[in-house]
Amino acid sequence: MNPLFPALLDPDDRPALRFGDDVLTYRQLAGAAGAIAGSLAGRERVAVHATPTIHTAVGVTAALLAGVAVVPVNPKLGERELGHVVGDCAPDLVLAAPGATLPGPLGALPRLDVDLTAVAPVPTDEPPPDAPALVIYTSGTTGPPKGAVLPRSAIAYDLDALAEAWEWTGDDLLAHALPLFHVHGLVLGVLGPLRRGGSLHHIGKLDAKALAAAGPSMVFGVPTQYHRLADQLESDPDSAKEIGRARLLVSGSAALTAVDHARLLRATGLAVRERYGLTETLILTAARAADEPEVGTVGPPLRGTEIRLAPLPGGGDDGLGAVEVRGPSLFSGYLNRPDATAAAHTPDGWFATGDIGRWTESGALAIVGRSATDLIKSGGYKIGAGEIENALLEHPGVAEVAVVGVPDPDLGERIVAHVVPAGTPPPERELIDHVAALLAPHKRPREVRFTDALPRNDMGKVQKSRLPRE
Ligand code: MLC
Ligand code: AMP
Repeated sequence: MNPLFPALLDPDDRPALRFGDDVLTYRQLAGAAGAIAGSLAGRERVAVHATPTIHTAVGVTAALLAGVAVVPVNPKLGERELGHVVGDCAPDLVLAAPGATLPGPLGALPRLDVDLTAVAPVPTDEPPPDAPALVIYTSGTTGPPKGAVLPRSAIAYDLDALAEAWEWTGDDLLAHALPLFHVHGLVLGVLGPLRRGGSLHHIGKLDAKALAAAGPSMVFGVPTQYHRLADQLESDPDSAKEIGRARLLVSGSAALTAVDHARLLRATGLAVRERYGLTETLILTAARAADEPEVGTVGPPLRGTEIRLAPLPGGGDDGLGAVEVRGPSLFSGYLNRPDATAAAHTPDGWFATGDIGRWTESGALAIVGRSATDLIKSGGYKIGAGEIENALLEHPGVAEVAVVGVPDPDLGERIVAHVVPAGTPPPERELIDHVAALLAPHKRPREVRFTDALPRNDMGKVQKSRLPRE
């Protein structure tokens, strides 16, 4: 038996979770999560209204203790996307903070409030390793998001391999400000410290003063957060000095620029470590704590993870290849989507990440791009262009549309919609709000550019590569 959270089986009074004024020790967390786990026995799948609160962390932990698969739901999803997610995963009930107002389809589910003061024993039966632990929705190039099913064994394996890479122990205090409905904030950022028996301090926003006050040994963030932190630290040397007492700053979900690496190193004395992965694969590579990181790379593969670079169509002898992976941290498939699961794998069973990479001499992987122009990474969120185009086409003022990601120093890429209007162009704000109402705020175009026609090839297919990227 390999329990997911050994520290909850023999809990003590060390701090486990802190979100603002809400703090739980391991003993309190075991009591509260044990009580909810008891109420969940026999359920197959539950949703969690995944606000960035301690209630989300407790609800997810409880469901995992009960051996029930959890679907963390972005609380800001628009009506279309929320309807899709809830319809697709059909949860038995939803876990939420007491008093939280649940949107549409979540509100229609049976509800169980997360009571932080409850006390009951933690179940000791460990479910089988291949039992589904999490279903996390992720965007593809077209169509609505797909639910990646992550088994318990993948999560346990990946967190242990990362612990080796980063010398991560129960003595570490992790601080971050990530959302709790994706792999980064939830798997690494909540389940990570709990598996080690260490502490998490969620600080709400990656602000220099809040981070300095938290006094963490480790920090996780997406590049947009580190970019904004670097801006702040340049005029706040006291916070920079405090943050420099940390052991490890880790960036992931998108590429951190060399400029921001250098600014953070100058301010804090710490060289940021990057790691690389996907919702479907969890973390695959990581710059090690013990080694000087090679800027521009995401480090070598984690123990047990295999990575190969497949030739690119029309590719030359430049060392670049399509990143394909296999190993114990991979998902078991997309929920209800055997077609999409098959399409994501090569005939010989490797998962095709869609990223393009090359090896450096030291054995680190460098991610140099993506094969699909229809996938956008903005603020660390993966966003399918097709999903936004479909939403915009439902607006009566839109005749044709092409959505692209444009390089942005803060967000990595920002979403730009090129729109051929149907008649008089609608106000830009109206189109932006239309997308947010149907999908989620982070899928809003930052900019709408009206045009008379989209560039098309002889077959009539839109050629996004000919749209202006600046
Ligand atoms: C945004 N806003 C807009 C707008 N776009 N308002 C009007 N029109 C638009 N077009 C609003 C926002 O809602 C927000 O409002 C405000 O403007 C600022 O927006 P922002 O610049 O996006 O900043 P912010 O909301 O602060 O978000 C930045 C961020 C966020 C970096 C904190 O993008 C984030 O949390 N990213 C993390 C994504 C993540 O966890 N990815 C991991 C995926 S897992 P208001 O009112 O809300 O302030 C994965 C695997 C792996 O990738 O490797 O980890
Ligand atoms: P998601 O599907 O949201 O999990 O996003 C996964 C994608 O994020 C990967 O396919 C990469 O394109 C990107 N990604 C994650 N970490 C990094 C990193 N450190 N550097 C560059 N890209 C990254």
